[in-house]
Amino acid sequence: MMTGDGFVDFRDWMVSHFEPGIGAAAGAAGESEPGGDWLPVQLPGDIHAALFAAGAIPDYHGEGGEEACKWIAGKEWWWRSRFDAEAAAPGEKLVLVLHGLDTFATIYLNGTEIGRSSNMFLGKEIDVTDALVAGCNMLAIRFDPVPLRLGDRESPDWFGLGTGAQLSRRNLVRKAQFGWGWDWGPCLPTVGVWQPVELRRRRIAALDSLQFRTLAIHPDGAADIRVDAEIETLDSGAELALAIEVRDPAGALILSHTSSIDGGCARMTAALASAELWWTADLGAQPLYRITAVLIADGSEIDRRELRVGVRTIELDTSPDPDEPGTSFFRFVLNGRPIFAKGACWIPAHSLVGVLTREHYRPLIEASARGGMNMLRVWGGGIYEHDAFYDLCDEQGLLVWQDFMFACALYPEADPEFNASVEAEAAWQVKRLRHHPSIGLWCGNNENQFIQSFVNEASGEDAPLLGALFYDDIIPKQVAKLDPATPYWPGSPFGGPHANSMKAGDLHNWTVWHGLPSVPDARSTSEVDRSPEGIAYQRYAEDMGRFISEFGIQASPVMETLRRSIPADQLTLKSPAMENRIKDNPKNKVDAMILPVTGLPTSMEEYVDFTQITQAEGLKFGIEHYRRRKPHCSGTLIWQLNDCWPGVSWSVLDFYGFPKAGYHYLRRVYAPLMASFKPLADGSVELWLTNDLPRDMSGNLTVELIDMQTGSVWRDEVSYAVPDNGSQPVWSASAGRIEASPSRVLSVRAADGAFPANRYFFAAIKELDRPKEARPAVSIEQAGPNRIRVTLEAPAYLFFVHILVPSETALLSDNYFDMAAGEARVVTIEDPRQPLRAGDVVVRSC
Ligand code: BMA
Repeated sequence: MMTGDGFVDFRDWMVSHFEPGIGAAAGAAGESEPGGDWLPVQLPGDIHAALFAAGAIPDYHGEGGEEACKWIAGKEWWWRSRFDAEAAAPGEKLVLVLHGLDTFATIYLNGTEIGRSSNMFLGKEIDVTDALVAGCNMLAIRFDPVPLRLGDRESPDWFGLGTGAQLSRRNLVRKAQFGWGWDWGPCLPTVGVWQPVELRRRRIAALDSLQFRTLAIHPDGAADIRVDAEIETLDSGAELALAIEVRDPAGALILSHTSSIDGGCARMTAALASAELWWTADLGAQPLYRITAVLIADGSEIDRRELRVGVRTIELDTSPDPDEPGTSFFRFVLNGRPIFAKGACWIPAHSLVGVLTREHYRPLIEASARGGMNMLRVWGGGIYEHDAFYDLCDEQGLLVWQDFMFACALYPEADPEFNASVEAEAAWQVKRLRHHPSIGLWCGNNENQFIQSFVNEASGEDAPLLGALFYDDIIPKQVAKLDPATPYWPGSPFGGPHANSMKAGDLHNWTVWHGLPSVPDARSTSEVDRSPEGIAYQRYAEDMGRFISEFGIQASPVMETLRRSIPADQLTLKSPAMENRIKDNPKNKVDAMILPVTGLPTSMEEYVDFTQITQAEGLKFGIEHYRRRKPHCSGTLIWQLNDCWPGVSWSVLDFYGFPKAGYHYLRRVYAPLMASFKPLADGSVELWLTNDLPRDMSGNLTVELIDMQTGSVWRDEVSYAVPDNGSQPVWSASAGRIEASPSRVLSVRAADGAFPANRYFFAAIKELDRPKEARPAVSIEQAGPNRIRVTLEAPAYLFFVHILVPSETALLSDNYFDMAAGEARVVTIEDPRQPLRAGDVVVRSC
């Protein structure tokens, strides 16, 4: 963001609506007392939020909210702000920068139209040197109804894809696609100024862009870096120079350099002697350097820009995998080290994307890092997130797989204006985000090549993908030009003989849950099997993919979230309000998923437990399988991390931030050193250790076969050694020694806690022969106003022990775990935001 003297205080934004075409005549563009009802609105912000705050609409996320807000999309909306400014001095240029307008916008200054915008993801710069007056000015922005602007234009369509979108022509508009409804979110299309607005005052010359890159990291610890700046010159007579300073993570000035400006560009290359490298959360620290560029004209500073950056290199290795002939890797290489990406797909954290702030992002991103993740994928049906999202990923050590905003649709290629807009959008966003050390991959879209290959198979044709022009040409050219140091991938999934191949590239596994043939190398792509066996999570074991960038299972949010969002008299299974929270169709899809695992619920409590158990056990099963396969498989990004409203979805953190059981299971299977049991076809079982740490690991562990009714059967003490980045079996037992039965469980523990304990059952959860009535002995101690200590003791084997507190900001040291007979555990609960009361703590097991 630009600093210096360019900011103007746009005060008192107001918003009003009119029938389409009426606002200008009512004086909304410039008159001081226009017609209409005007409400205050936050900027950036959203009109739904403004209307709700003013009591003009019911809660948009509440019962019936979607229906009650439908009229909004049919109106013409005006946003206005009065601001004071000084007129341009001689030789000065004034530029109004609108960082994001959603979507069909006409901009007026003092009643005169000064520009138009039709792409929510593309900022707009308007020269207002002549239009601005000294003193009070009026900025007004008109947003036209999207359906009106589309007129009778037809959109290319495969088959009205069942993502729940209510505007099938969403692909004609450069606007967040999920806003028209998705299979996890409501239809609440946003309108308005969803990014900041600023006025830049330029004289003589100005810094247009500043870029930082790490060119190379050397074995001796030195790093080659490069800083590039683009400068716009207004007065060619001045003597210009660019002073660049580099400060290390502790704030010490370590480099300063003055560059001359040549053809509007300045560059500095330098070597940092012992560079502190930026690593993901699981592998190291996140030191952040500061680059300051000061533009100097005839000896005085005229402009300044600052970047916070990380010294790191990132590559995508797609070379052949020698150990699995006919396949190739898909793995990220950070600072020269191949890594296993552990993470989740990210969707917008609020239906109203303009209201998102650092405080929305912070708990979710901190929870991701705490949960063992090192990558988030910003999914292509949402938004390029606000700056705070990327800042937090930089700070927390999460790489970002950044989709361009195209999802599950054909996109028109024949309209030159649309194509130019996409090109400008790509350039705008790449320039905005490229300096973040977290940006690890640019990706063309979500699932468009994948769906085209389905359609082609069904029709027997080899039709080209409409939209390929963007992913194969327009976007990669911008990435290559503006951010050549970051890899680009044309789509997710993409690569190999089929867009969703197990042999190369990334893969979405929707065999589990949707019954789609995500193992296309094994069976026909048009075969859909939604039977309980067809979608069972054990089918993840068939997946020999290289990098699994989507896979997931739906689960209910915690009861507290349901209580907050569903009227009390409808908190029952399959009530209309409950069904409305499920956007995926058919609404009873979960039944086939949970039937073989837990059976079907008979109460809301069971619904919450059974869906959360199935999600957690299923994700655990899949991730253990995929991680054991490293390096042939080098990543798992679960679908999905978060929610945009309080609904039922594949998320592991719900809208308010309450973790589902799946989140705590993920923390354990995403631990850098993971122990997991692998059942073999002959009934024997192996214990594997998977090591993502940058060092060899060795130690002692205990494997125990336990009969849940009668106690320990036998116990093995094992010494293990697993190399840096290795994954291998360290122990096994024959079928004869295990004598598998529904009452038996294999458990593993590290002597020194080097990895989280794990266990393996020999029957489905519902068939386990265990002391179901047993409950832990609980003592709850108030250890401070914001801190509670819960001590648990297990009289018998306990499954799914969990602690519920009604605060989403409470942090639990662990949750949703099993306990062996006689085991004692202490769980600490800390709430940085509000006092905790021992009386609010509930302990349950299933
Ligand atoms: C994936 C995503 C989304 C969708 C999810 C669940 O394919 O890319 O489009 O929400 O599946 O169906």
